[in-house]
Amino acid sequence: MRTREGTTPWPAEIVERYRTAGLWQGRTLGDAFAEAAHVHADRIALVDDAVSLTYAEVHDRVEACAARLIDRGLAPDDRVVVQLPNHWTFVVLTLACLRVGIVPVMALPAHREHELRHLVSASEAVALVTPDSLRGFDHLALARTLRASSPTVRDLIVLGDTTPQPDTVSLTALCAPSDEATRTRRLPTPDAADVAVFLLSGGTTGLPKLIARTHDDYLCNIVLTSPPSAVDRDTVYLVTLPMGHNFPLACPGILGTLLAGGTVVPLGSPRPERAFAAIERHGITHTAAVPAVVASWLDHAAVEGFDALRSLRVLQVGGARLADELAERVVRGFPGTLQQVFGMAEGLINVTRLDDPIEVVVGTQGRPVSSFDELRVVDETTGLEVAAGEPGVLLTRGPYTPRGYYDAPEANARSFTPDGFYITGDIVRQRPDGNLVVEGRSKDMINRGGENISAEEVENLVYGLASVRLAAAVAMPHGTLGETVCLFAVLHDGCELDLAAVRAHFDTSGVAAFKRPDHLVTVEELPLTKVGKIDKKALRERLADELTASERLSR
Ligand code: OOB
Repeated sequence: MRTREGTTPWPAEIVERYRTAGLWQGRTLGDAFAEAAHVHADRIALVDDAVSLTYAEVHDRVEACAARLIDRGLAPDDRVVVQLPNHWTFVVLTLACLRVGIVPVMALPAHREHELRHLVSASEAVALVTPDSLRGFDHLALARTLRASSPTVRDLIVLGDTTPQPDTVSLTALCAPSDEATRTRRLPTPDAADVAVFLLSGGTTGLPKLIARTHDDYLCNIVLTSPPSAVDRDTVYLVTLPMGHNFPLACPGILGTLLAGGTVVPLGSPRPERAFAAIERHGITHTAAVPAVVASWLDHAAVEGFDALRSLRVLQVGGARLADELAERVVRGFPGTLQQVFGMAEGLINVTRLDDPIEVVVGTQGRPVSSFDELRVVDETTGLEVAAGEPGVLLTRGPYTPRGYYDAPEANARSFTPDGFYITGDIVRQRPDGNLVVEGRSKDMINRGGENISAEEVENLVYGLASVRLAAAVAMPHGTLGETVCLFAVLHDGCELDLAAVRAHFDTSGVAAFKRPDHLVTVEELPLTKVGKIDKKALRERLADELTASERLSR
């Protein structure tokens, strides 16, 4: 398998240990779903405003979709870039890929040409799956452009209600119930050690890196995260986060719910009016949100009350640091139990447990889901372990944390230790009870409402502006988003620049909109560290000082 060649295998003796412990079951995700579909055949697996499908029906469509993909010439180990809004076809398509070993590359709906071009080339994708248009953006036109310039992309699979085009394939047709042709097709089955799915890293240095997750390790991820969230056959799981993100996909999310016999409800938007209505209508028991969304739900509930949310049992919050005050408001107001989730596409998932004392749920980001997760907290400069309870950079390895990015030796040298620990770049403190408190970040990223943005990528884009001599992007504290993107720029003599021009430049560069700077500060010079690097710490302190000053003034 070609895809396996770009991965960094776990050492043989560790593989043996994970298998012996039953963490790696030697089972594919396709088999796991087929088994669940058999056990729960008549229960509802997937519901939205337009469809309601039982497990037997979803299974039938998954098998049929897999057969149609193979018939179109897609083969096991082929990569397919999937960029879909939250929609039932995402589930059928993903399960169909997993069934036959076609590897989905989980792009986000917000990605544009800049990101998609990279994902297509890094994964050598043979197909793109996209909506025809969404929120006024013509995804189909972009997909055609990408195909025209890519040596590998052949198929465009399109979700949309416009009439099918001669050069595209309809996703809904691919996801239709089985027919004579699909029922007689024999399907290939991947090996549990094969790559199941490519997730995307937040990426500290520019564009996202691919994270190859195997059937063994991803099933382990799902199986380990399910009990702490009490996901079972009675679970009704609402997905408002982008479905291809690790959190809603597998922690335990969509796949965890489907392996347990529960019901998945995809929703296209996390806006409070829509989410509250869906929670009420479908009797949602579980959902996952980022802190910025939770803040908007709290504001909405302050007016409308929490009545619509009666059925809620577990509200998972993660993706960015949940401020303690916000956590307290959630605990006080929301029905059900708050669960903080500190996870990453690279693997390690920490959660607070449903029976934890309030103080743990409010004040920590939880602890690992497995005793096989190995954690080290080290000093940022020396790399040596800090004293117990002191803050430091979190390193981790374990049964669902791959040992390297896909086909990226240089990034691996930076982001993994020689003995296979992933360097998370998160500054944490581990309490005596094992729970982690996320205190900050050593990596040069900005977490804007749960979206991880590489400062370096923003700066590289800014250097495309002729007026800019020097640029530094740093996080600026923000009430609801947590952080926004603040750009410091030194301009060439006689040049001028305003924020609108910077943002327009990002748009014309075809970059995901969430990466556009929110603030621009033009300066005569940037502070430098002793070794001559731009001193971002000083810039962050300057922003913090200015914010406190303006808060003082506005009082
Ligand atoms: C999740 O995954 P990613 O890959 O989009 O982002 C991971 C990074 C972490 O390294 C950390 O910097 C930040 O996002 N993060 C948090 C956090 N959860 C994630 N920072 C503070 N507090 C938290 N609770 O974001 C992700 C993946 C699976 C489950 C949940 C989140």
